[in-house]
Amino acid sequence: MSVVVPQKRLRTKPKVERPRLYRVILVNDDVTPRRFVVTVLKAEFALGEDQANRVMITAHTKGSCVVSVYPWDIAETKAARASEAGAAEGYPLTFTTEPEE
Ligand code: TYC
Repeated sequence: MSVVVPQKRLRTKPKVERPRLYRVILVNDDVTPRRFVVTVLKAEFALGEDQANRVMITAHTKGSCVVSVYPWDIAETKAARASEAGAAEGYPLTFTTEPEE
């Protein structure tokens, strides 16, 4: 005679939470040349010329501008690399990150 062992019901729908997104923010300064800021935006964030110019001018006039949003590790890496690109040329170019609400 076979014995039927009750099985614990397996979850069919895995609970997957969407990763929290982080903004990368470009901060204005009085030193970094505009053209250099645009070059970094294009290289690190894959912005086109027009979009890079718009982001740079917005940061220049308003003090800061959101560049893009990413999962935490990508946002941190891109902000660090872009800031380092400025530091390598002696510029105080700064990118920060903050969580989206
Ligand atoms: N304000 C800089 C200048 O006049 C240009 C600049 C723009 C620097 C945006 C940083 O995030 C920045 N040369």
